[in-house]
Amino acid sequence: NGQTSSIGITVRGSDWYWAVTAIMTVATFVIAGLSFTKPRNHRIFHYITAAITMVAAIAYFTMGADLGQTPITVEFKRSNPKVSGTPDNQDREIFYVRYIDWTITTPLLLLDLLLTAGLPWPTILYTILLDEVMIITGLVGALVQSSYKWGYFVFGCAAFLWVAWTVTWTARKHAISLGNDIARTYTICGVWTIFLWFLYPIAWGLCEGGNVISPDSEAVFYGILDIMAKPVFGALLLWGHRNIDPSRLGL
Ligand code: RET
Repeated sequence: NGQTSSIGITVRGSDWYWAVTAIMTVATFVIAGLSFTKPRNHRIFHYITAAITMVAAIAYFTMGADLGQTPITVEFKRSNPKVSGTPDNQDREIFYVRYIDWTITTPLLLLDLLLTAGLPWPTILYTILLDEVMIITGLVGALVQSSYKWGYFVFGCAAFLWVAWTVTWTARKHAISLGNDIARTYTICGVWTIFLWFLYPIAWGLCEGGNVISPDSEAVFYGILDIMAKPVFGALLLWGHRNIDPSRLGL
């Protein structure tokens, strides 16, 4: 009968967002500091990776403060039985700031990865363009109230499959042709990335899409994914690069 209830993060979700803010901030300073151990013209991977964690720190600061979000009417939480008197709809807090973060950081993550494979820049560019299609369709889908949102989700998944193909196939073949150490570093970081990135659409389906888990659980799910996909990925990548001369990658 057209009633609406609303859900958002509690102090627990907020505290967790602040904790991730701290992790991203520390990671940014550590990576920036480590860049000084390299000659000036060998710092590109440190700069890209520090930019990624810096943008994430700002996004998490925003979410810790419960900003960068807007209420969107979603399907009523499935775990609540439909009894008379329960509202038909629910306004869920949707953090659009996540997508602003991802619009900047996922291309930088792909740049880290695809430069490691030594791919030519046109291939890197179109892969990043498809990545942007994936993120923007995810954002639009999250903000749409009707079930058209799942149409955007499908477009996003199609774009993602293209990105995943480039990372696991085209770029891996290229990395293998550049020698053992490059192939090893690329394979570790590439497999890590695609494994984690596949979990994001699942999180989206449970949160922004289907409203199956609460905003506090969303904070934990995306938070752990972001820690794995940014600082942990960055550590693996920079460790792998410790003995790789960037001139072998055309840099
Ligand atoms: C969306 C919904 C639409 C379909 C797909 C998605 C994938 C998102 C991904 C995000 C990765 C984010 C990272 C952030 C930084 O740590 C937009 C959720 C496929 C893969 C790695």
